[in-house]
Amino acid sequence: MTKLLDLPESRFVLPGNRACAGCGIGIGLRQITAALDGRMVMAVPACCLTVVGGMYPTSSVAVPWVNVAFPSTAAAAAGLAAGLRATGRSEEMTVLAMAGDGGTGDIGIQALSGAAERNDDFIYLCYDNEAYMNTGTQRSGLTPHGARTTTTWAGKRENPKDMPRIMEAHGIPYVASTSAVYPTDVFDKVSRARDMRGLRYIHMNTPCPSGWSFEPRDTVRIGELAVECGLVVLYEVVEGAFRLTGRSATLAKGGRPLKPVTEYLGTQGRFRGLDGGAVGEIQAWVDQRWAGFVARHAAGR
Ligand SMILES: Cc1ncc(C[n+]2csc(CCOP(=O)(O)OP(=O)(O)O)c2C)c(N)n1
Ligand code: SF4
Ligand SMILES: [Mg+2]
Repeated sequence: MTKLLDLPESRFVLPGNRACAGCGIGIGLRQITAALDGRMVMAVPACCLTVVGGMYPTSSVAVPWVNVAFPSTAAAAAGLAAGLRATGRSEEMTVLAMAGDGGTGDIGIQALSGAAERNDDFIYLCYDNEAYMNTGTQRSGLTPHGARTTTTWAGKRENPKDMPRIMEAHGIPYVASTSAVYPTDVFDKVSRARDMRGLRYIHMNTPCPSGWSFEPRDTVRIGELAVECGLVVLYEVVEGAFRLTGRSATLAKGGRPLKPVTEYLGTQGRFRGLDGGAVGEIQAWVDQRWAGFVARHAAGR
């Protein structure tokens, strides 16, 4: 595992962009572009990432980038990969499709599923800020249970879709779950994906101060708490072999109990007013999932 001080300096995400202060996207994007050493072409649909990218003719990201229609990210990436193959440049650069949770788990899922079934040759990275943030915080299929959005005034009642598991069910060579606030975990997973072929899927939790209602200075602390409480789990599945990574692996190894979810829920305005019943349901969901992950880690599959 790469050590923090060994991470290369980020050269591809330039100072200054139009994202909100404290946005998790920029933190993650630094490691993603560094792991690919800028030798990449991105396909990006409408989302907050396009705001980070900037408006033509200016950009804060120094890599080639194609803005594509909302549902078509994976189809566009498949086309870019085919173009590189046809021109004999597949080994020179990686195609990176990068989209939000709404653009991945809801509106883009059919193109993504098709690309996974064909095992098209690109990395698909979903940054998950857990709602449609760019249009003012509407609920997505990946919004967590209990979260208030502009379309779930009383808190969302359903559990979020488990996108990494959906992608794993396609039998693709690489699936990973990471968090933007763990730079070495992001760097290592993108580096591993870079050296593989076929459809590689990475899911990156990305704290959002504006949509989750917390102070910009708390982005890293809240991202870490999500892992400490088991709401976000760091893991990878390489050709069917499962392992926990980073902080999640340490927690499982020590057999330490996770922090209670109330510690995480209490840090954000979107969970304000949750009743004890809902909190109990969220805790039970986390406990059951965590036990499953620990068992898979022990079994290695
Ligand atoms: C076909 C289509 N429908 C709706 C929109 C409006 N739209 C633009 S960005 C966005 C939200 C995207 O949410 P997500 O994918 O989670 O990314 P985030 O904004 O949260 O980063 C929506 C609904 C659009 N651009 N195109
Ligand atoms: S709304 Fe959230 S994800 Fe979007 S730019 Fe602001 S902090 Fe980042
Ligand atoms: Mg989103």
